[in-house]
Amino acid sequence: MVNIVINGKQYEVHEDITVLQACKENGIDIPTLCYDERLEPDSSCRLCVVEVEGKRNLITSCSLKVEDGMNIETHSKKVIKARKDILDLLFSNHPNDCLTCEKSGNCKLQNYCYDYNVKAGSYKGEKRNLPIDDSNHFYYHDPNKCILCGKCVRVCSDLQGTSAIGLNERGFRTHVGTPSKNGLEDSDCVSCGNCVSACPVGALMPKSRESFREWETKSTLTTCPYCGVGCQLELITKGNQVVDSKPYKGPSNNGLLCVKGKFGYPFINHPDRLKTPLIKKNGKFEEASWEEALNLIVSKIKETKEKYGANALGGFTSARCTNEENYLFQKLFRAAIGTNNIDHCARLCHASTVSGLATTLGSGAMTNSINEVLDSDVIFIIGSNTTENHPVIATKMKQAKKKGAKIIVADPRKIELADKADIFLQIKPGTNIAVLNGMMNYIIENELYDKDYIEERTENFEEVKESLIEYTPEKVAEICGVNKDDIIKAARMYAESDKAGIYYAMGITQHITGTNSVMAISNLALMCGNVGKENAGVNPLRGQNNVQGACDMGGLPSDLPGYQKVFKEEIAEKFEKAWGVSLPREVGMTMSEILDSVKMLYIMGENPMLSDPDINHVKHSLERIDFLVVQDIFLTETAELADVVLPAASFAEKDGTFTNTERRVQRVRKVIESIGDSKADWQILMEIMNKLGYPQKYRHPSEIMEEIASVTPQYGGITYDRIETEGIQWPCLDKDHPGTKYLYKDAIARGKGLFFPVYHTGSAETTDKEYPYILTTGRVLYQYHTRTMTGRVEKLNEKVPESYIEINEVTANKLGVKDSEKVKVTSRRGSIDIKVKVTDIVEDNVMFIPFHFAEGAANYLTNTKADSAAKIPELKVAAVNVEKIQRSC
Ligand SMILES: Nc1nc2c(c(=O)[nH]1)N[C@H]1C(S)=C(S)[C@@H](COP(=O)(O)OP(=O)(O)OC[C@H]3O[C@@H](n4cnc5c(=O)[nH]c(N)nc54)[C@H](O)[C@@H]3O)O[C@H]1N2
Ligand SMILES: Nc1nc2c(c(=O)[nH]1)N[C@H]1C(S)=C(S)[C@@H](COP(=O)(O)OP(=O)(O)OC[C@H]3O[C@@H](n4cnc5c(=O)[nH]c(N)nc54)[C@H](O)[C@@H]3O)O[C@H]1N2
Ligand code: SF4
Ligand code: SF4
Ligand code: SF4
Ligand SMILES: [Mo]
Repeated sequence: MVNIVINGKQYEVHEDITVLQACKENGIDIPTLCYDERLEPDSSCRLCVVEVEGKRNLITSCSLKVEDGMNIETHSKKVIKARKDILDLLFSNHPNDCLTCEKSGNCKLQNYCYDYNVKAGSYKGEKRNLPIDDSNHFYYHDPNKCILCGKCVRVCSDLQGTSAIGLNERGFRTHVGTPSKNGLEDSDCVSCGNCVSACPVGALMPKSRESFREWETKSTLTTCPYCGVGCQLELITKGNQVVDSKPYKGPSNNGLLCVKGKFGYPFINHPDRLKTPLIKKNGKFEEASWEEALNLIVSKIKETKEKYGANALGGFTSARCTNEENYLFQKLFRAAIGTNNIDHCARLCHASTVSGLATTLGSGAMTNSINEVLDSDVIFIIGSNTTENHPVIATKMKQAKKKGAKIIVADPRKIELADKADIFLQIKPGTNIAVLNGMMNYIIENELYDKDYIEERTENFEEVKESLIEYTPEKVAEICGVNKDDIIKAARMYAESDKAGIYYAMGITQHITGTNSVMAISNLALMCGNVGKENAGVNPLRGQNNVQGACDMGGLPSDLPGYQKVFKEEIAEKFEKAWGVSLPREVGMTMSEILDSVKMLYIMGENPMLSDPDINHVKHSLERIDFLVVQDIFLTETAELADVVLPAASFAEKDGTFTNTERRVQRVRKVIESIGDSKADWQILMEIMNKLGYPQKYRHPSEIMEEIASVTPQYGGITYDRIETEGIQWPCLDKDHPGTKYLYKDAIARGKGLFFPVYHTGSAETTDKEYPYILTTGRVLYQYHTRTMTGRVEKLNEKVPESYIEINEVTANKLGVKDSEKVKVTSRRGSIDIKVKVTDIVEDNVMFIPFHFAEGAANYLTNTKADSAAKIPELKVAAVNVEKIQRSC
């Protein structure tokens, strides 16, 4: 600590901070235009100048480190004069249209001019007259309003890692621009809007649908409803309308968002929102009262249970809903109905992670934290298209790369991160175990493994060592279709680094070999001592906003909240006591089993008619079911088939919590009133339990969290009070526990890390004469799953308006098809017509379809064959045939 004097008053501050930081910490306001605490100081606007005793010139406080005995004046005459001059000069070049500028009221230049009494630019400077770039779908750039603070350029390159924009030309004509003359739309820009959020003036502005003035709005902190990164954001509302979204500096996003968090909010107030319960009568939906709809559901529950027993009912809970809602959903099924037939989309997603890591480590969650990637030495990304699907995590990977980290990518597609990678292994789909075993074979042959760690913290190494003998880099290179030397290089790079983290997602899990592939990852990490270590670990990137939470809350047929097994007597008894009922002990059915066998199904927030494999089969199953309830925010393809549809309130209309991929429990807040007559899912579930004669009396979701904490050890210390400003990472065992940044520091959950031998086996479907191509499926940045939400955001749809199939140029030539032409794609299960995108992202004979679209839906083609342990279907490999559609004349 050092002692300094600011404006005549003594302060004790940390020695490694700047004068600007010292002032901020002590509530002394210093104006800045170019400063951003996340970036290196740039000192270009010079507005933060201060006077320091003994120095002749004014010094920019953002770049000045404190020194013991320093005497600083922040608002001396000299300082104020300098600031006035700077503002005057800036304003002289500025368009001076504050009356009509959308930024008015929230513009730093305007505010400072007011604060410093700068009335009009007194310099007779020339005003600029540069063209406005409105080519981007989401925001525009008006260079005439730009004050050249450079923040946008630095945010884009240093934080976002995209470098789409820079400062073009020199002198008076200096302006922010893209390398190409065609502007933003023709650049690398991914429309994250992080530059827009950083711009202090109206030069970078969202093209909002609704116009509003800052003072008419309210801002509420909440959590992004899309992916599992759990970015914190503020929703800006005018009346009951959400009109903007702004990044908030949360622990996992550090003030960054991706395009969906920033611009993906218009679904909330979309006219298509379900506003009233619907009951199907004579094949047609009719509006109904809540009373009528809920009574019908309750009578059907009773009737089905009486006739066929509790196990004739099943429910899909929702990774889109809050923890509190997921907790109540499973409580409804287990305690009030009496069945464990509960499952959710984790079955299609990370079921193999849960089963694989439960075996080898004892728990299926991400071991380390998002921010730890920043200080990793090696980042190994396998089967995760991180830039499109966990975009804010990808920004941190790129930041780490700038700091010197090495990146290895293994993916059949040349994804964006492949370009940034030091080694890119473009493996064939379905060859993960081979490539991982090949790396381990080399590590063992060359004794690059961590002997002490293996000795102390693991078991069964010898068996795995034995199992790897046949996986020589030569052999593996052939299986995977990559260069042997690259496998060796990757093995060396991973094993020789001190802190190496593995990041994986659907490219690993969605295979019939999913569980084994996850265990291969675990073997590799254990072998090199990367589990229980900071900046390393085994990191399954969880997909949905609250899929981690939906699993934690017991949305699985075998697990009560906190992964406590339904079949363990002492566990069942504990919950029987807590809930005052008797509970079933037998494990329930999984998603596909439920679809195939129950009489009554209750789906909360899922859309299997598009997201499950083999849609023809799903449709058949749903039609077979006697009574189907769908509770959603929109009338989905699945809801169309329901007997009763219940309108749910969206994340913006309710309080609760989501748990992100790094196990962080964060608040979701009610921002506006429920749309129409919709109700929060927790309220609906509570009413149903009440009507079933199992009274529940929660007045607020915080009371549900109190109950969760009392029965779920990992959430034992979570309360709304504690997570008011920043979420806590579980395990958080009691009220004094700070939460857990990374797992297994002292001990791995199962005791010792288990090495488990796994062998490469092929995919369920192989190519043959009839179906000669491999189809893999996945996602794109601008769309989210079945598009119930992103499909209702006009600008996102403009970016990716329709389905397509990626085909390599060589394959396209063989097929005689050109870019944008239509083809018929057929698998053993169905066929679709779809537009061709000729690309070098995929290799010859491998194809890719994003599964988002109802028209040309990939899931007509995909395979239901599933991993035997996790029951996750092989959504990443199907054999298909492709034919050019001949145009009739
Ligand atoms: N924009 C957007 N973001 C999302 C979502 C969304 O729908 N849209 N969904 C969220 C959800 S729920 C999830 S689960 C995550 C999913 O996130 P990801 O897993 O990143 O998404 P995918 O596109 O399904 O697949 C990832 C990668 O796996 C590769 N792959 C295919 N087969 C193989 C293989 O055999 N081996 C290897 N190594 N790689 C393979 C694909 O080429 C693709 O690049 O995204 C989340 N984020
Ligand atoms: N071919 C192929 N298929 C796949 C995948 C793949 O990679 N390839 N990936 C799979 C994966 S990983 C996943 S996670 C699944 C996702 O599959 P789903 O979960 O079925 O897909 P979503 O579109 O996210 O469906 C969520 C539903 O919840 C609704 N919703 C949103 N908020 C709320 C709310 O607050 N309350 C209620 N009641 N409803 C709400 C939405 O409108 C939407 O209808 O898809 C899987 N399907
Ligand atoms: S929107 Fe994002 S990617 Fe595009 S220029 Fe701005 S910061 Fe860069
Ligand atoms: S556009 Fe905005 S953030 Fe970028 S340099 Fe100009 S004023 Fe600064
Ligand atoms: S990265 Fe995920 S959580 Fe963050 S803004 Fe984008 S979709 Fe939302
Ligand atoms: Mo997922």
